[in-house]
Amino acid sequence: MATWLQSKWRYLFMFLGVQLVVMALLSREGYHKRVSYFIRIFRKLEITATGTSGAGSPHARNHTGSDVYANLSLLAKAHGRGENMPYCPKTSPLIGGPIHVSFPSGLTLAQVARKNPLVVLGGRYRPPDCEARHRTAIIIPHRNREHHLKFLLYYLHPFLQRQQLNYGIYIIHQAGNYTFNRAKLMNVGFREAMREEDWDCLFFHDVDLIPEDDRNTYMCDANPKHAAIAMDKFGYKLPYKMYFGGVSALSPLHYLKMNGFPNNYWGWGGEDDDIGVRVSLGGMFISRPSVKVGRYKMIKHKLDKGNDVNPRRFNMLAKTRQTWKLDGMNTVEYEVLSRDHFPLYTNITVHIGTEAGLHAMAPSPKIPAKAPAKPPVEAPTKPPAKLQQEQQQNQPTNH
Ligand code: UDH
Ligand code: NGS
Repeated sequence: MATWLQSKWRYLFMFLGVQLVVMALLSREGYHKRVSYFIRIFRKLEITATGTSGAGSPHARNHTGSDVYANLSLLAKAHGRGENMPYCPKTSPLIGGPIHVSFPSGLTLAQVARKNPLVVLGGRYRPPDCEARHRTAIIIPHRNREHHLKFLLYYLHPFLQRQQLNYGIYIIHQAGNYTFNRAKLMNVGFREAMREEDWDCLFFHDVDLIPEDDRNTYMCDANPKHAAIAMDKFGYKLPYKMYFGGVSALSPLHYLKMNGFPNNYWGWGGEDDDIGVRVSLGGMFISRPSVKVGRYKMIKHKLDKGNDVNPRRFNMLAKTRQTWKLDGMNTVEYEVLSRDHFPLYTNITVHIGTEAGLHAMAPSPKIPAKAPAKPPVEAPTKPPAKLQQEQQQNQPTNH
């Protein structure tokens, strides 16, 4: 019996000893890091277990930001738009600062539509209780990034509503599988969006960048604005002084002053630098929000198929001063294959040709040379077909 007791005490002391060591470790300098590490593990488990989006669910809060949908449920209760509504306040009372951003699996467009009951066909919105002071179009160049698009829409709609904007979201989808051309798609987006409405500001927005602070207002400044000043992948600071990539904002006047964007950067790289140079060639400056506010999280990905690094980009950049007036909005050629107003966005599928021109290459049998009455049944790379189907099946009833 005595030996049994002895061994019991021994185990108890050993157990207490281990606890003391753990406590000593935790209370050392790195205590905070270790505790938040454990909290993060628990959060991950929680999200996986509920299978819901972290953001938008009641668990969406973390130390750095709040749920992007917080407060917006109040809007849904606001009564319908009346005549002679007052202008919205200069600073929206719905702005809340840092936003929590995460990318859990299982999010559907139907869920996004349900969370945004005031967004109408084409991805359009106007504040229900006041007259917006700003009309902003979001132009998103796109091909084969449906997964990123879902997350962007999930965050962007409430983000813009919190800023009390009159806004519309346009996806400019490059048809076919020829080399991607981001800047030319932006030119298409500019012209097609302006055809629909007299937007006073256009945000040119990569599909994989999620804004993390709603004080980064999606309105234009007196000069062209580079909004994505602090991305997580660059340690939340500018990678270089003239960087103009990711998200930028220009008024129609700014855009035309610099002859829009170049049409001839096929593949990855350099087009954003060319645009930055055009800003100063057009007699303007680059304006930027503060690094505290212009924060973005990038959805991680590799270089896409069909968007290889452009080996000619440095030579082209060296000539921007000679080429900017000869190539841009004044020379852009394209054919719109379809225009669809879906519940969460307007999709414009466009044939933009190749380096040799719009008709130079024998048109692929799958891409009609002339815009068809209906979108091609078998486009080589589909417009976000799965998304469209999902959206059509899930049109919110109030639309
Ligand atoms: N995009 C598409 N589909 C593509 C290519 C690009 O939709 O196939 C759009 C999309 O909006 C994207 C934007 O164009 O956000 C910019 O393209 P990107 O995300 O490929 O460019 P980024 O510079 O990332 O952000 C590149 C990652 C690796 C580059 C390594 C080069 N050294
Ligand atoms: C520069 C590219 C830009 C690009 C930026 C960031 O070098 O187009 O890197 O790239 N300019 C040239 O290649 C001339 S990133 O780190 O996002 O892949 O946007």
